[in-house]
Amino acid sequence: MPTRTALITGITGQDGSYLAEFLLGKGYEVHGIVRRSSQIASTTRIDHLYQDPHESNRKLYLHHGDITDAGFMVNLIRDVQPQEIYNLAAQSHVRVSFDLPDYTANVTGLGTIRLLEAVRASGIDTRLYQAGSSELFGTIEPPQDENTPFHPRSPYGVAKAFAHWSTVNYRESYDLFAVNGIAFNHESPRRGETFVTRKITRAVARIHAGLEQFVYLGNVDAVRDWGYAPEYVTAFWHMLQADEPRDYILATGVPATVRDFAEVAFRHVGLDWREHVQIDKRYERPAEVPALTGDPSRIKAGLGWEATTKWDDLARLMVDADIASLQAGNDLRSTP
Ligand code: NAP
Ligand code: F7E
Repeated sequence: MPTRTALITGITGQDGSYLAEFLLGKGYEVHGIVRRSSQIASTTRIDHLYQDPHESNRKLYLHHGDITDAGFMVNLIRDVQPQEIYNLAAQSHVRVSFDLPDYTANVTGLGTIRLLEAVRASGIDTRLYQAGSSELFGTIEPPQDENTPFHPRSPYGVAKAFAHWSTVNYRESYDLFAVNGIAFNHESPRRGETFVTRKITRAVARIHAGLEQFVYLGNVDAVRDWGYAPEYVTAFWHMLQADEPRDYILATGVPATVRDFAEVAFRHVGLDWREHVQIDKRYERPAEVPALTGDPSRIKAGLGWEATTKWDDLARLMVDADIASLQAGNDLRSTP
């Protein structure tokens, strides 16, 4: 069988790194976009996959670029001719999007339409996965499924709504195989340090080691549906192998509060969360998304995909990973 070629935007992020591993394991030639930075530290999640450009038979190709540069996107897609494109690039932090609304709209919203136009301009036959988000649902009560209306509550959510409908529009207008995965929160030891799960598990590791005493959180009543990122990237792939382009909810279907997550994470090392969590209003948002719980029935029935790791096991495995990382000498500085 000829080698299949995939392009991943956001390959240096949590999901991009797991997806690259998964596709390389399937024998794909993988191309990824890496943003130019003054240091190469931004590639730490994929450093173990790096292949020297002088190696023969290499399978991983990294391209310096940016999803805000339309010319770059057209040239790259024309040159690489990927059969599958995974658009994971985003300014993905909801709280940060309130401070950087214009930038977030440009990267997370317009980035998608730049990519869709680049596909159209290059005239290639490809399939495209768009990383959608449960943030689209905002204040609509759970459980949320593919027919639930949107009410985004942040510049990030609004940008993802634009990206979602752009993807649907290009599918309907140009017969492009383009699909939205409406993913609920998914986490891992590679999760960015300022998202709440990782912030908690890093703090548990440091408090357990006697390096600090407290972690400061915002709204601990928020309900989320937390799954395990390496499982979710396999769903992205299944969606591009389907007979028909269709949007799906990706979720575990199991709710928990931030307080629940903290309680289990601290209990895992024999600590009482109430003695180590303090509330700091600076971590609250101008508009909160109070409760998200997905109904993943459609993807289970249609593609046979199911999330197996639930939030409490996830909390424990993330704590174990952060303790191991600290013991290995990594500097887990306290998270702002
Ligand atoms: P992440 O860790 O924040 O990774 C985001 C990726 O996008 C990084 O590789 C980042 O590069 C890249 N990026 C940012 N701005 C870019 C730009 N202007 N041009 C090119 N690349 C750019 O996010 P994630 O958790 O892996 O999530 C992947 C995607 O799924 C995102 O679109 C996110 O919004 C969406 N999503 C995530 C979740 C979740 O729970 N994880 C749920 C729903 C949807 P740097 O490494 O250089 O910053
Ligand atoms: O917040 C509350 C916060 O920042 C979860 C992104 O991947 O998932 C993610 O967005 C909840 C919120 O993730 C703190 O108010 C309390 O209710 O971990 P988070 P998020 O906002 O749900 C969606 C699906 C995406 O698409 C996004 O890209 O936790 N919370 N205290 C806190 N949150 C943070 N970050 N920090 C706190 O101290």
